[in-house]
Amino acid sequence: MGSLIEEISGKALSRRRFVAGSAALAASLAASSSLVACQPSGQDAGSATGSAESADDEGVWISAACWHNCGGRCVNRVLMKNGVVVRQGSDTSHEDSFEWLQQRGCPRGRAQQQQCFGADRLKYPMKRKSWQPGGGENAHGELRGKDDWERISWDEAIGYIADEAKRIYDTYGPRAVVGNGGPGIEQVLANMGGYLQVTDTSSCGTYSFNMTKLGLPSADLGETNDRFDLKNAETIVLVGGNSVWSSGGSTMNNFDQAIEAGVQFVYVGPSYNATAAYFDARWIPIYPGTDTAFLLGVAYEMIEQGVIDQEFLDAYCVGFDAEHMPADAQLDENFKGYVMGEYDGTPKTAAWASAICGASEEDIAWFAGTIGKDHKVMLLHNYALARCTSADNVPQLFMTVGAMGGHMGKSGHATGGAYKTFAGSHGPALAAFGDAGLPAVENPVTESITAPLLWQSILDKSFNSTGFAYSDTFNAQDIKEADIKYLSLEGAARVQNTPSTVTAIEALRSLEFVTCSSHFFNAQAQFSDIVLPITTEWERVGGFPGHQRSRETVIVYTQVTEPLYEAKTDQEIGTLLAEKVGIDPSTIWPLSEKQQFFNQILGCTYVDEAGSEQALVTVSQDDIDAWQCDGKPQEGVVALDEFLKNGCYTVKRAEGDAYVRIGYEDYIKDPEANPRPSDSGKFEIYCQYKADTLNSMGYSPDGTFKPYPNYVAAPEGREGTFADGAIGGEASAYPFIVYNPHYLRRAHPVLDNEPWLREAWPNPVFVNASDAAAKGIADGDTVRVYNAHGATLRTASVTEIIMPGCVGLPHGAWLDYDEDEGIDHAGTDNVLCGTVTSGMGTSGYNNYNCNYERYEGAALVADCALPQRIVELG
Ligand SMILES: Nc1nc2c(c(=O)[nH]1)N[C@H]1C(S)=C(S)[C@@H](COP(=O)(O)OP(=O)(O)OC[C@H]3O[C@@H](n4cnc5c(=O)[nH]c(N)nc54)[C@H](O)[C@@H]3O)O[C@H]1N2
Ligand SMILES: Nc1nc2c(c(=O)[nH]1)N[C@H]1C(S)=C(S)[C@@H](COP(=O)(O)OP(=O)(O)OC[C@H]3O[C@@H](n4cnc5c(=O)[nH]c(N)nc54)[C@H](O)[C@@H]3O)O[C@H]1N2
Ligand code: SF4
Ligand SMILES: [Mo]
Repeated sequence: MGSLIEEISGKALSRRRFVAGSAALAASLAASSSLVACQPSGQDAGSATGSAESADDEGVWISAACWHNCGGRCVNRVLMKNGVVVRQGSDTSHEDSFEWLQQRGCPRGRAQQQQCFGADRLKYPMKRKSWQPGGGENAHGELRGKDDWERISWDEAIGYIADEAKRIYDTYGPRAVVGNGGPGIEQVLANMGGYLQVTDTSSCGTYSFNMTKLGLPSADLGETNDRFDLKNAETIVLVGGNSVWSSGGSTMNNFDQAIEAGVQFVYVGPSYNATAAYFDARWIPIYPGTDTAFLLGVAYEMIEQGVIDQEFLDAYCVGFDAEHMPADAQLDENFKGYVMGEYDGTPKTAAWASAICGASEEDIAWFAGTIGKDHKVMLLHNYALARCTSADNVPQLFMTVGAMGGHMGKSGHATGGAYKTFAGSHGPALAAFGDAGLPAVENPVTESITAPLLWQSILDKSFNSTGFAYSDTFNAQDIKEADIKYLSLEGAARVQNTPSTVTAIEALRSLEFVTCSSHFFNAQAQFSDIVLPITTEWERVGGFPGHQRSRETVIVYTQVTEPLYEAKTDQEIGTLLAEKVGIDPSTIWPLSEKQQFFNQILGCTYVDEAGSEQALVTVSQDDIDAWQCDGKPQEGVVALDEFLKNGCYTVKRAEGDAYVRIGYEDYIKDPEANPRPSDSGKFEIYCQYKADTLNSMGYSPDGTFKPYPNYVAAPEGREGTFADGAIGGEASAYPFIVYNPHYLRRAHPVLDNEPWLREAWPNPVFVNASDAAAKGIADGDTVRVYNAHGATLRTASVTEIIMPGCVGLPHGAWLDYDEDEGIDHAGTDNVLCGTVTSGMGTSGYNNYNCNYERYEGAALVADCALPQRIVELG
């Protein structure tokens, strides 16, 4: 192992080759002056092909994992020479075409070798020096985040966790423990009594409510059309989101035919981002968190302009008007009456909407006409618009506006979610991997803490358990006592990703025990007591990325290197802990990691043109013998070795093939035979369950939500930019709305410590040019962005492509909090998010208020000029 490590540290794949090797990167470098902070000088973007594969490559190409929660699930391949990665590449399994897309990786994936082989890897189990077992004063919780570290053995580390977990369970019971469903330690904790779980609306925001009650698919994903149908639309609208940045890999190619066919694109959101630019879209600027007002104005205009598809509404929906109410309606009101102002005296006109959302009345009227019933329209939304407080009516209203235009169930028409690798294509998966064969481990504790209130709940010793996002378990307010002592951080970057970092620091210091398994010395590790080094996927036996991927592709990866240093897999760690606490690990992990991978391979399927599922991979008895695994030989369409070498299998498509799928087609053709999953079997524009449940949860005053989609003011948001909370009044102390674009440098915080990626993307704060001018701030100035929840420093990227009144602070920067100043120096987004929620308990990342000013202290140095964060053992 020693020589390999030496070789790794000695190896040099020059910065110049990396940065120059990516066209996508070169394009983004050109976008703005403040984006080129550390661009190496003298590079010739055209000349180097550092990441291309060529015939003279020496060594062996093998498929490698890129498994992060980034939205792309791409083929990643590495060229290995003498045990060292000398190049990275991507999908070469076939020529690229629209019919048969390659699943190509992005620069993050191509920099992945810096993650596995990085100097910043955690190498050994560690203990925070001042922490001692036993609880109380012994924990020295006040030193979390600023203590020294010492190396300990695996046996000591597992011993501490076993003893402390037992002590805490015995003394306080499972409500004293918080976990996240992680893959190793937390599987054992589930067997020791379980733990409180954090529920987070995370990606899909308010779409993580019980969508089936509205008649939608879960999270509104799955019922837009297959990518071959996009060209049949006249107009494609994208509301919120930024797929060019957030849906890496080949996703944007889904839109190629539509772009070539001249389809008109429209983008609705606070910035003319890279996706709007890619589409050459018409931009309708609206403030973050104001989509409900915008869409209500659109609905009013559609009614006024006579462009609604009344037949569609009558046949497929309930609650649009008094003549079509659901049987369980308790309120004698309907959506149309609300829009026309019959109940509150306020018609939701374009002028009314414009004052709230910022779009012009002309734009609202134009939009309404453009999406009217006589046009072929696809209404797509990503989820940024739902990651806002008081956005709980967005899902129902988006569906309503789609239904008003009749845009469901027909070629050229669609209404629904466009997210991650599903940004331009839906339909059942045409290729999939099999089940690993592990039994499900049940956590016996079924209570939930709502993420934006997690840290405050720890401090308050009580929480409101209202069910789990992405399920149908929502319930009325249910306050419970909990004296939380132990926080396990495994597989979720809670300290970074959960709102209100300043509260987090205080809450973390109040605990008796915090453990973390990690690759790096990130914020989770920094605030823990025992830190365990885990292997990256490159050091594991192989596997399949579990997240979304193109419907046509199944992606597989293999082992790149033996585990580095003392890192272990989650299963190995869990096994050690189970043994230590006297649980038979084979009840949790009856199969080796290799057998699990082999089972997944054997279970891979593809869908043939006749629509039936077939085995994908040919596996011979020789293969089974060589793998020393259990299984039966099978016939597929790709040999095992070839599949693993390619890193994927992609179903080849053709114009007019049997795989084209139009969302909601079954329902529209025969609604009786194929009812929607709501109580009425139809799309519920009036949904009693929605109003009753949201009003009862205790995060908004009772009566806030109507059964139809009504406008609800945000706790901060647009209203909070005015001193008295009334639109149009005097400016408040925090007159801007800050939203968090998911950023190219990283996947959430993951990868943010990698030198190449820091060099490529400097992580500025995006501010509007006229706002900046009014404050005397120039591009590149260091600014302090602040609000009632915290303050952070960033370099200003002054731009015309963001609306006045808005601030774009990229998501996921690694916390660098100066406690004396009370200022984070890294641009950590959750420093500016508060313990403020509403509706379903939404993590409303995109509509907090803030202000900013030129920073009078020392100017920031570029992130890439800072030393890499590496733990020092004291
Ligand atoms: N302010 C603000 N906050 C946000 C957002 C925002 O826009 N603004 N976005 C939100 C969204 S949409 C999401 S989805 C969440 C994501 O929040 P999280 O669910 O916390 O996601 P990740 O950051 O991907 O965290 C995964 C963690 O697991 C670690 N890890 C990776 N592989 C392994 C492994 O094999 N074993 C173990 N044990 N650990 C592993 C990674 O290093 C990382 O620390 O963040 C949310 N937070
Ligand atoms: N590189 C990279 N890719 C990622 C991730 C990552 O961390 N890094 N994270 C992944 C995850 S888990 C997720 S959930 C997705 C998120 O994917 P997206 O939903 O595409 O994410 P955002 O980057 O938040 O979208 C930001 C854009 O949405 C618009 N916007 C912001 N707020 C609002 C609003 O209230 N209304 C409207 N109409 N528009 C708004 C702005 O124009 C902004 O440019 O990205 C995934 N992909
Ligand atoms: S988009 Fe995500 S999965 Fe694809 S290469 Fe980039 S980081 Fe990896
Ligand atoms: Mo997400």
